Amino acid sequence: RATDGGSDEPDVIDERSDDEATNDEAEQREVADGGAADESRSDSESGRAGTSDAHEGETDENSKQEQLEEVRENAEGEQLTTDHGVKVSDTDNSLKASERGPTIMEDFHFREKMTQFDHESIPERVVHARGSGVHGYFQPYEDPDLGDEYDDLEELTKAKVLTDPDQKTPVFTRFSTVVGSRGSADTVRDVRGFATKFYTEEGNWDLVGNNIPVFFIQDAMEFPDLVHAIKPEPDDATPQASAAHDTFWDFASLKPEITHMIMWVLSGRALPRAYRMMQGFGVHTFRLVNEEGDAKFVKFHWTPKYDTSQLVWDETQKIAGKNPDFNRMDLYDVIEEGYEPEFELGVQIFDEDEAEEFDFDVLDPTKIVPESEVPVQPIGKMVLNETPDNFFAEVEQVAFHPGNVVPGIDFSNDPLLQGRLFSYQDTQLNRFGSANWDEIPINRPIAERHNNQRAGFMRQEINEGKASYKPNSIGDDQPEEAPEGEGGYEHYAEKISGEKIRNRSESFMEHFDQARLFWNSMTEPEKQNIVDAAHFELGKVDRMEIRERMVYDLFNNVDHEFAKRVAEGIGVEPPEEPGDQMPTHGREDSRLSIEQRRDADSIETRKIAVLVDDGYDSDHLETIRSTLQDEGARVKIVSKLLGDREAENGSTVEADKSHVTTESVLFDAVYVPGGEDSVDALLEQGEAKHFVAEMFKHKKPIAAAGKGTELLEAVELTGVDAASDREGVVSEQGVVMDPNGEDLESFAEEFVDAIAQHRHWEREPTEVAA
Ligand code: HDD
Repeated sequence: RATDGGSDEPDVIDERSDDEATNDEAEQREVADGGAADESRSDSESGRAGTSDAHEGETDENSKQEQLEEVRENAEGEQLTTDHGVKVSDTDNSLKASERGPTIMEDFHFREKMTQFDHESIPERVVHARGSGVHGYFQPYEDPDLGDEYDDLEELTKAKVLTDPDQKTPVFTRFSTVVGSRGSADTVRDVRGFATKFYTEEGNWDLVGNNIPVFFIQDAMEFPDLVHAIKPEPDDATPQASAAHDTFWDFASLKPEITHMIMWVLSGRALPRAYRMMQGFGVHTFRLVNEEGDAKFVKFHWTPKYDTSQLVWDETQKIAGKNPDFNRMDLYDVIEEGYEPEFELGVQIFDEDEAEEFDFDVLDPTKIVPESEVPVQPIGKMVLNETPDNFFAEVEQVAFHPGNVVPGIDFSNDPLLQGRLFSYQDTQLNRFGSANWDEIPINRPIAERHNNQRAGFMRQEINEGKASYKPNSIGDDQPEEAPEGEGGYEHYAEKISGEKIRNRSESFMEHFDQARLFWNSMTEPEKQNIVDAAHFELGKVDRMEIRERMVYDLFNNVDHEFAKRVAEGIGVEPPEEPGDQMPTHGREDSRLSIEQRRDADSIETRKIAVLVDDGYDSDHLETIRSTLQDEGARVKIVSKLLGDREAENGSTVEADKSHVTTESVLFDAVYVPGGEDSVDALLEQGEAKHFVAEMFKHKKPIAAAGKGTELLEAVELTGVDAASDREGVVSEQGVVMDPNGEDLESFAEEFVDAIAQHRHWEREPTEVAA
């Protein structure tokens, strides 16, 4: 795998061995054993083929891997051949007419090699081009708590994938940014796509959502305009992967319905720390349908096991240069190190009568159903545990379509969803050049399929028989349609009456109530982040009238103070009065705030840097390292140079990274152990001081023991008193110090607590010396 300077490679990647693959959950990595990365790879291979327990006609978590195994190719120990299986004796020199003569047409190997190369790219996705995908499985909970109204999920849906706790359904999940091209940086300010393909026994179900629960527009008709406005401008194709330019904000300022989404996009939601640390949402209202054909409305929510967490803006900008693959590599690395990112699937269930009572329209995708109105009930979990073998074949070629549903899951009339049902099939035709894109291994269902489609570019399946039409007598009229009530997809029989009309429903016309709810629900630092983001985004807009419209027509109708704060940073005259559509409510919902919904009780998978040089105190290093690893954190030794560092007592530790190959922005926390010579050396190193200062600026936890605290004193940590004046373990603003280095146990506990909080927003803004 290509790695850039600032990236982190997995500790160990063993060769895969099917014989070793195990399905035994008990053998899965125990995070508590800390350094178990070595044993982990075979665990994360548990999904490999050859281990399926499924009986005929059934699927289990391994079924998709088994199917993929049929097309996997491994060249180990083999000789080079052409595409047609002829052995190749020389792949470096083309066939020429004499030693220094021209190349000869006859050289079939040259022509084949070059033709394959010339054709090895396909159009990138028109949106969500940049993404990363992994395999896993979904399993419903045994006895989900559905509140007072329902006893079990079968009352609500006949979809087995959601209801059978004995069924582990294989999934492939692709996370993405929206605006940037395939090679753009991961950490840009953007919505993240969160698309999951469930390979169910009843056919493929694609839940194609985002990490933000609302959308920019209300009707699919507007989607091409939105995307044209936000993508690089058509004349000079700039800027890349950014909304911060005139055309996007011009569009936004003329579309008040965009306001709610803009609040989310300006917040930390658009800067996720990791794909495995963000929520996911189906966005639209869907329907669940039971055996009797009764339907309820449903909203789908994914909640990550590793708390929802964000980066800060300055950090994202630097990571984009230091490691543009930051989120991609994070996802792959943790899985290859043996961790299994999880997401809980939750549902909000309500019926049409309840929907009538809400003061917004549930078909309007710019609205959430607040959790205070309808709680999210967890019904199952998704476990991601297998990285792909071939990025192109799996991640690039996976093709989602919201129209892929299974019996028991149905659509609503949300006009954005209805338009999507056309667009995705259409876009796949453009990407693959054929309607047979469903035959590509990553897209193939596990469920059997039989129909009369037989042709088209790149047809793979060989269907037997003469009759490819219905009705027929030659082929006994097979395949048969499923008789009513026997598993065939039946669309919910919704009653519809009315006139054909091209308009926007009156019930879609209120745009600021929930935008204000979002603003009210933020902590003050989160509000400041939104204001700062608006200063950046609108600060990049050249045209004053666009900046003014955003302030007067949109933000001033959300919150007057907010509008004034934004105006002050972008040269716009602050509005004197609140906008005439501004709601006055003071409602809040803490679940909308990343910081308030945080559990902050785990540091599993957090990445901690330990700064050392020769002469470090090995007790300081080893005690804290093993506590952090026991808690599931990933600890890396960072030093000026690679190679072994020697402790005061003569023991050694190998540096995982040098200051040339890594940076503070790639870590969640930093620790400086004591040791006379080590700290004296660090005090001479600008990189070490910068590391700590930047960690402080980005509000990340910092710890130092013994003389290590002198490095902290050498960099000004605004508002944190020097350790030399203090006794015992001190912890404030996420800075943890044990100046005597004698109470390492409680020092470690305080450090773990500080890491679990992730960011320490109480810190004052600081400048970082270069
Ligand atoms: Fe979309 C891709 C999510 C509205 C048209 N969309 C795409 C992907 C995600 C979403 C996650 C990437 C799938 C992958 O990883 O391959 N899109 C959404 C959500 C929306 C939404 C949550 C609103 C609730 N999208 C939307 C509309 C349209 C599209 C209204 C058009 C009418 N989306 C597309 C597309 C893409 C796509 C052009 C590009 C690549 C693809 O479909 O396969 O058809």
